Amino acid sequence: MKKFATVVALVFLLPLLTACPKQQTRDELRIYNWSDYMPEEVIQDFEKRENAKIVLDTYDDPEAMVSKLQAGGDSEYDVVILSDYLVGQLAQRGTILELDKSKIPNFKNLDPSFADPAYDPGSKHSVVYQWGTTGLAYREDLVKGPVDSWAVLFDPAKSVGSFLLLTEMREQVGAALRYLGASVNSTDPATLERAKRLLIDAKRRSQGFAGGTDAVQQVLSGNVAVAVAYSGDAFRAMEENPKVKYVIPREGGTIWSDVLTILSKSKNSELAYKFINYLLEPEVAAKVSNGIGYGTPVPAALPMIEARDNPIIYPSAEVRKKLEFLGDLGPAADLYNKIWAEVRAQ
Ligand code: N2P
Repeated sequence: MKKFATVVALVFLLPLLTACPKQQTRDELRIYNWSDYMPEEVIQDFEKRENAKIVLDTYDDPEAMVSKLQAGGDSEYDVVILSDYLVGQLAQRGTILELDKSKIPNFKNLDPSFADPAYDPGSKHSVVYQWGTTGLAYREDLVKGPVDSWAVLFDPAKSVGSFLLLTEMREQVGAALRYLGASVNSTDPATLERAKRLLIDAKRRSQGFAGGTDAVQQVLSGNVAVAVAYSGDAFRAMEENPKVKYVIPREGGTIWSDVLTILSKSKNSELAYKFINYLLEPEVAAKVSNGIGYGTPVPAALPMIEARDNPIIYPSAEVRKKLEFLGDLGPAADLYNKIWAEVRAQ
């Protein structure tokens, strides 16, 4: 009887099983990116082209992102988009791959000034995705005075209204350092101590800390008058409400690149290479910049970029002279972490 049942099962059920349509297995690419930093269209076009599925996770605080990678998150993603100043430490720890440029033929599309950056000579471990600046976003109808200096955060006498500080440690400490007339990369303990005091005071008078996307949303909604913000996020908010403005304080600030990297533990580095190569196609690079409002490192994309003459995204040579790149801190990273922990705890 048992045998009979088995035969029946085989005769009747097997054809049913094999007749089921084969499950289409789509290649999966897992990306870890800043929030609000890649247009949906660019993701979908790649999915269609490669019959792939992109799984996107986002962050707002690069230090938290690095901690997550170190705590095992580096096997959860294939591509990570991150700040230029983090490349050195992640390469040194072996978290990110040394890139095989033969798999990125569009690397030649990069502007030469982006192809050999000081933080990653020869773009050994990273490829520039977008670049921008960090400054102050504000609502001109809500501020009580001029917004042209970091003093609106650090000098109570120059306050123009409620404000938010930025969660990105290097940017926020850098702003305090520039206000003091120092480099954003200062490692001098006495200068950093002064920056720490400024930050603790500013924190007490502020509405707290916010990531770039949230900060600009709060300016847009009028929840705060001023926020430390990234250029492209501010630019997009300005398009929604022209009363939103963005300024690089007269003391200067930072200019930065965010880069594409492949994790050493990536399960699909072939697709990761294809994705990086895809983002360097001029048409795709133009779509990225048109969608998120940041600068492109691909010159052939510029004619297709609507805001190519906008000084918020492409600051003049004059303004650029006041901007510094954030560098790798080396052993001074510990001092920054200590100061930042104190600022956040107070
Ligand atoms: C994301 C923009 C982040 C860029 N909204 C900061 N380097």
